[in-house]
Amino acid sequence: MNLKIAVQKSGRLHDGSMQLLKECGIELNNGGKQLRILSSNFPVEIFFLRDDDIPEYVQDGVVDLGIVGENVMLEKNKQTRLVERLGFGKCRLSLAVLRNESAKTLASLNGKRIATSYPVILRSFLDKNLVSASIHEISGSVEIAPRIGLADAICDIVSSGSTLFNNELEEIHTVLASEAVLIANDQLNEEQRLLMERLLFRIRSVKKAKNNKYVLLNAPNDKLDIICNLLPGMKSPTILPLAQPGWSSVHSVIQENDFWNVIEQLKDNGAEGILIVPIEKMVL
Ligand code: PRT
Ligand code: ZN
Repeated sequence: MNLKIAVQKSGRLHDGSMQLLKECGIELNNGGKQLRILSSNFPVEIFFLRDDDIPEYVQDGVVDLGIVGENVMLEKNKQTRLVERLGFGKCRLSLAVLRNESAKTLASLNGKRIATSYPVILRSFLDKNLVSASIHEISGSVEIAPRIGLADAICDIVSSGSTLFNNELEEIHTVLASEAVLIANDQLNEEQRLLMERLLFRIRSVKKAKNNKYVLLNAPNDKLDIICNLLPGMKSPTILPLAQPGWSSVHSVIQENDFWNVIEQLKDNGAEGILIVPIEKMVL
């Protein structure tokens, strides 16, 4: 039996999804424009679909798993389970108004018209925040709606913000922070569940490795305590004496998010020859 996984056929999540599967050691020979491919070394079948169709196919059991934006998962509102956030395809669904608009608060949207391709998410957000605005659903080019008088505001996906900027729009509120997510049919059988767990184990190892870096450095022995405190590592750092008296080599793992901060402090405390090495997989 194969685990069936839906991936976006083309578009912003296609490459990230294929890259993730590859990093999980799943070999897929995509010979062009096939709808469905099999892996040669893991029991999975990949189906290439439009992202909008993926939640429904997962719900109906046509496929077992799917990779979509959390925004699409929530908008389609099908019966699926969010299994894992995948760390790519990051964007946000935001409310924006014309830059020259004077009122830029949520409350100022009361009684206004908002254009969006995300009516379900927007309706629930407005209700929760007690804003009574009307929703004008359009499927594309949402960003031009305010300038042509079709709406007073928009609710659309933003990543760099340049589309908003080029259309004289200004973000006033984030409705949802989104990224690619793995969703699953909520009635997988035992065999499918076990295969999903094997895949998830690999995905988590890849994700952890991406968030961490391996550090090697030389430290004067009288500064070892301070330097080791800056480097918690997985257990504690590995310390090896160097040929040069009074110096040791320190090996550890640090997290990407406080990376520069830690490096600066290491240097300030006498560390030399600092090497930062990417980690390929991290199995804890
Ligand atoms: O053909 P198919 O239906 O499968 O694809 P699609 O055209 O519906 O989706 P696609 O490929 O555009 O996006 C797939 C998913 O990528 C979305 O559902 C989001 O989860 C995610 N994503 C990440 C984005 C963006 N970044 C993004 N920037 N989706 C859309 N955009 C749009 C945005 O709306 C804006 O108009 O790209 C434009 C540029 O954004 P800025 O802010 O960088 O200018
Ligand atoms: Zn789509």
